Amino acid sequence: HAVICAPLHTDHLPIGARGLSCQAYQGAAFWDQEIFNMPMFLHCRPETARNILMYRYRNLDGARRKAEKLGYRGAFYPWISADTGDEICPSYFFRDVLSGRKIRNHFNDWQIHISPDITYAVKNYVETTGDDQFLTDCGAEMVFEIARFLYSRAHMNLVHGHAEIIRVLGPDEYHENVDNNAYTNVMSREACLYAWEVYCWMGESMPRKLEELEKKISLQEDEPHQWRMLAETVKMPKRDETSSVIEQFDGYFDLEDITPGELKKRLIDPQEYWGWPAGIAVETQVIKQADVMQLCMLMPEFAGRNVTAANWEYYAPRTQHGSSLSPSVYAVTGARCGFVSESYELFLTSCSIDLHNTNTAVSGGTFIGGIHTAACAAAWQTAVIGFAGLSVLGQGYRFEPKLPESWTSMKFSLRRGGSRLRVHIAREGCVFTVDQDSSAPVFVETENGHALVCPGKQTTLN
Ligand code: IFM
Repeated sequence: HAVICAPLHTDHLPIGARGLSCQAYQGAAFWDQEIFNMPMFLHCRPETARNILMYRYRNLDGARRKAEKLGYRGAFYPWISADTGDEICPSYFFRDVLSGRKIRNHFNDWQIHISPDITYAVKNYVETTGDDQFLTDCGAEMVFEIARFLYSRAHMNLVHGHAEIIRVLGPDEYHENVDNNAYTNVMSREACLYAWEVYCWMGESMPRKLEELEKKISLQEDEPHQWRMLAETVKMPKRDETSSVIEQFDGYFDLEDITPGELKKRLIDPQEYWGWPAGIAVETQVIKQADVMQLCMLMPEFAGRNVTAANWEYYAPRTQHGSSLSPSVYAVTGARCGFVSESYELFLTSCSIDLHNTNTAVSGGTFIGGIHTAACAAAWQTAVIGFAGLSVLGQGYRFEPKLPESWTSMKFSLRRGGSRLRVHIAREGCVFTVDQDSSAPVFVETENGHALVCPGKQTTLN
């Protein structure tokens, strides 16, 4: 499913959050596309990863229109994106099943992390593939416009001297209208920093190309400095000094602390929507899906292993997993922290969602069933990034395997440039083979050593 839902053949179609399995979400893309679907393609079939990003580039005007309509500058990508890149997420998504009244959800105009998520994907793609041509022809324009948007969306707090990003929704969709969501602020900081770095790099290595782009998007001289300034001053999440737990948003720790199981007993109707503005989760610490843990997953360097473990232990029991995206995030981060049996359970939950039809098909009166394509792709992420412990190094890969108890070994292959690496991880060690027709050797590293594997050769690290 992760493959058949993807635009292998074209660069102007999105990956539907439900693929083409039904009318839910109209075949349109969410952040799922860059954060959940794309990594498998990036490492196995990079031209499809490029197609995914080209789709966003082709729809940049839609993101510009959305930003302008809401009074901002730059590119505010749609929460739900179809053929033009205009926002198709309706303002009224759910219904209050008790009163029958429509609920005004702000997924469309407050869930701003979609824009820095796209910068994250561009950066990952360029760093992994070395496709600078894509960056200079298309990526830079998106990245600059996204930084522009973020600058226009942030507020300066004159008393504390830092920038704030207020009135947002992070990945946890139950809590809307929150300030300084940890995920959103850190992703925004990274997006602005990257925009500044790309600007400086282009200025040094291809000034003419940069000049053309500056003209095309009417970039003013002070704007890149504004992006850097925002990156330097945006409020970073509060981290409890003793426990290392990161606060999901301003005031989250003050909310009622209760488990999802206990909270569920307060439902009057099983189909009630749990989230904003009046659902049972709103005044509590129960979250719909991974949020701080999503951050730990995407930015291991931000959290580090101990902080990731502390947050996993705090947030896992408070997460309801009301989104099919959520279990895999805990599975990957759990594997990293050595919580392998818990991760394996979550892996099974995540990859069998559509086999057992376990996710709620109707929420708040709205049908959201169908094939969950993000969870399908996340099965690959959990296996390869989680259990094989893949991370990308400048010229190769590092593996820190944590095989589930019931697995004796796992095999997969990765493609980088013109080379294909075949990986066989077993308890006794890792065997790496580079295909004969590969264009270059591949560097591999495990805790037992490293090697440069030449085309047609095999190396064992144990
Ligand atoms: O993008 C997700 C969101 O995070 C949770 N609700 C469903 C969307 C589509 O899968």
